[in-house]
Amino acid sequence: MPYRLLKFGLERAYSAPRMFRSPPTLRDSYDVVIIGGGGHGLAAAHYLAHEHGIRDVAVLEQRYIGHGGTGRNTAIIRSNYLTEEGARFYEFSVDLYRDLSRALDFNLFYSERGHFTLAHTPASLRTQRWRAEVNKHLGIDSEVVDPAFIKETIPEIDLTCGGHQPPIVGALYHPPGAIARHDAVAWAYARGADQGGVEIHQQTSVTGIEIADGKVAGVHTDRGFIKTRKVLSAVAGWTPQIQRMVGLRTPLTVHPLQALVTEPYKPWLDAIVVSASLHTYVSQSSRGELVAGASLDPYELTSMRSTLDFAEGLAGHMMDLFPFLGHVNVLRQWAGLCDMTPDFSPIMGTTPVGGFYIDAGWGTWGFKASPVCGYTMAHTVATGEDHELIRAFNLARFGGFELVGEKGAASVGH
Ligand code: PYC
Repeated sequence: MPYRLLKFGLERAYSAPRMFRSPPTLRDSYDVVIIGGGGHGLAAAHYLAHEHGIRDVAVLEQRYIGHGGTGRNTAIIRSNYLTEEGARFYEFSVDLYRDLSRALDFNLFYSERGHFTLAHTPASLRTQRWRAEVNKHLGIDSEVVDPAFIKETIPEIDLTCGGHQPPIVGALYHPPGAIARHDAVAWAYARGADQGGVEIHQQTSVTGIEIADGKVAGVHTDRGFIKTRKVLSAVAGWTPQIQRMVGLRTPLTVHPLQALVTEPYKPWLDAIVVSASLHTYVSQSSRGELVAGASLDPYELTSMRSTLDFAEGLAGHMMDLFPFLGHVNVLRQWAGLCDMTPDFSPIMGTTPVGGFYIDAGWGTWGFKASPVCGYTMAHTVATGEDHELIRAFNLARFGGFELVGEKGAASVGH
């Protein structure tokens, strides 16, 4: 037995350094309070400390870090969006992701696989062409490919879908499409923030936000009151509860999104395969598991329970694409909460409440945005001005009817 392991086993106290400190006390004032210890909130804390020198920051997480969307997604990263605003924003995120393991000195298992959005109808192929043109215009690697290319790259796929669905007539192919270890993104940003001096308080719920003269004055928590003039809300599906505390209106609705993972198998699926028509997306993790998901649950609900209905429906569609999967066992299922906007773009930046900043409306694509959200929200909180990459996503766009329609870039049926 290696000596180090023996020493570890016999040690009475856990001696290895912790990933981040757990401060014993919550202080009564901070320069900035971030609500939500997911990838977005932790990344914002990290960039506030390291890019802007703002270190007097508390991240408040009602459960444990990564308990929300960060730990409940299917870990897909891509930038093949439909609008110029969306594509630029996600391209910046992909750029940050590519170097993130090195920058945070933490292996995120970032793995570029190539991302296929399958089209089963001429109408869907038209949308994929549109996306390809927008992407190419912005220097993003995307192109429409024919069924022969799809079959050559993914030999296991059944282009006819067994005759149960319309056949595959082409796809949008996005070579930089990637997957990563989602929990590691939260852990790495938490460690980076902690090293920058940020305090991370888990098991700490926000119960109210104090507003005086239209500006943030403090935050009530179940561990006491904190005086602060800046609050960033990065809580995705819990945004409606927080927005009520500051009297903001948003058009968000919250729906569960379910996913599952199978037993591990030898590697056979290199690409990420998405069919919005079949409401199915699947990739194979570095552990060999198939990670797959479907569309949103069709009702508003703030609950993270799983249903048999979802597993049955998804299994059927996975077998339409890969008929040999009939014998594969499901290991576990889970659900996350999606805060949906009418135009499928996020709500980010400054708000009419002074010192209250919002990072919400993530719908089904929040994980891939973690680095860019952290980066741009840190800028926005530090300067009080929306970062130029997120200006189009300000809450005010709904009042001015300036929507940023991204539905055509969804991997998920809605
Ligand atoms: O937008 O890539 C995506 C996605 C995959 C699963 C859910 N959303």
